[in-house]
Amino acid sequence: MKTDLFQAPDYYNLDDLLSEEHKMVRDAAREWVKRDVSPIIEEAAQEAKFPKSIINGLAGIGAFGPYIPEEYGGAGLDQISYGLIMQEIERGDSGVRSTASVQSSLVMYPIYQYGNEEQRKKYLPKLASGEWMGCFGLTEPDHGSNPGGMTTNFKDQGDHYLLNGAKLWISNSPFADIAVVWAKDESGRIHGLIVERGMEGFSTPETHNKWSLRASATGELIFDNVKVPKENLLPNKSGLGAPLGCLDSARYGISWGAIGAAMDCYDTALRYSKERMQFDKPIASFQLQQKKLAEMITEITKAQLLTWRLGVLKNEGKATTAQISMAKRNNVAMALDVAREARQVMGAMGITGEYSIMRHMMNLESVITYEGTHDIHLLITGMDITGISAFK
Ligand code: TGC
Ligand code: FAD
Repeated sequence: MKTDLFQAPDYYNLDDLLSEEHKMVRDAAREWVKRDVSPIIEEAAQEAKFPKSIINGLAGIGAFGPYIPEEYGGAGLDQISYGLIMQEIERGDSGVRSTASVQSSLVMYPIYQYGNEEQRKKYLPKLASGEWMGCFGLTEPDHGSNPGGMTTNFKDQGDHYLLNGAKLWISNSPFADIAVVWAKDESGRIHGLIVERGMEGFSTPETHNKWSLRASATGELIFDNVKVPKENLLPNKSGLGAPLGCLDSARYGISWGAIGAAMDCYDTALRYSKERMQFDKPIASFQLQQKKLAEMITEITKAQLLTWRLGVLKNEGKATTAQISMAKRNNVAMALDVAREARQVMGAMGITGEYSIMRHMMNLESVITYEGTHDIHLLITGMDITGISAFK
């Protein structure tokens, strides 16, 4: 079994900006990742299997609903603690962070924000404890970046709704107990519905042959005349803004998570470069390798500062969608660049499963696409600063 030697880089003493609670939450997540994720994650990724054994541990560190109030089973933490948990989990693996992001921001968040009291009480405590797992169905085969064009729909049948359509690329779908599904009513307005496993006509086939996020299960959601009870409709918000509001929360978590992946790549490459000898010297003594490492820590530090400030704004309720887009876009691209450079520092060893770098790099190819692609986030910034939409 491999020993996880990770030491977190903190070049600008960001710890000084954190409260005791932030550090406690972060350190608990860090220790859990070292103890329970690092030893098993490479094998899970190689075998393309989601390691269900970690569900209890994720619940234990508060990764399911970190900012959901304690009365509903959440951890009742602030947004910086939420971010730090995502950072530590993604330091282990982006796929594990995906599972936590979906459960917290894409399933618990809409039920908490847009659901009624009965729905909150029925679903949130079980989701917080990991007894039930959830997934989020927005993307369709013909509607990815443009979810407003979705064709999944439901009709009012008097005592229930009849749901038809399909969703694709859905994290956690193969094993989820419930799905928060976005569909149009007869007037074309988008609503969220809670669909439960076992409802007749509802199936969740797994998507195979991914080279990325292999430790996360991805699949479809197929609705063939599914009878959904009327009490399963989320009553308190409708329109495209409802699912997009959930994405704000998940994208914020990803902006922290990507830093975790970058920190792991940098730390691994730094350690290796001091140990690996070529031409009778450690490769860390060569200027070209120092350039790579120096640029990595510079970019990680800039991302840490950007994201910490975003967390403060989020705590104050002031963070905008466009600010979140900037951080998601910047940090994921930064993490991919760090992973690619770190892999080069490692030479041939960088392509093996002996080290985490290649796995991080492949995972980040999904992270740069989901929750809004790199280009979509650039267009969100462009629209914000010019006032002109370049989407259509
Ligand atoms: P647009 O006309 O701009 O907006 C429609 C309505 O929504 C409102 N709105 C928002 N509301 C809340 N939060 C936000 N972030 C919002 N952004 C927009 C907007 O005000 C408007 O409201 P109203 O009342 O006027 O109707 O919409 P558009 O159709 O032009 O699309 C804009 C665009 C392209 C930015 C958006 O659709 C988008 O973000 N596309 C990317 C799709 C995406 O991110 N999909 C993610 C799927 S989930 C996922 O990937 C999970 S991976 C999870 C994991 O494993 O970690
Ligand atoms: P497309 O929208 O077809 O885009 C293809 C390319 O065209 C991209 O480069 C894009 O940037 C570009 N493009 C599109 N429109 C424009 C434009 N207007 N201007 C310029 N360029 C444009 N979705 C969910 O709902 N739930 C999930 O749990 C989920 N999990 C996922 C897990 C994984 C592993 C992956 C890979 C995806 C997941 N997704 C999920 C889907 C993800 O959100 C979409 O893949 C993403 O939104 C992009 O949609 P698309 O793949 O259809 O690409």
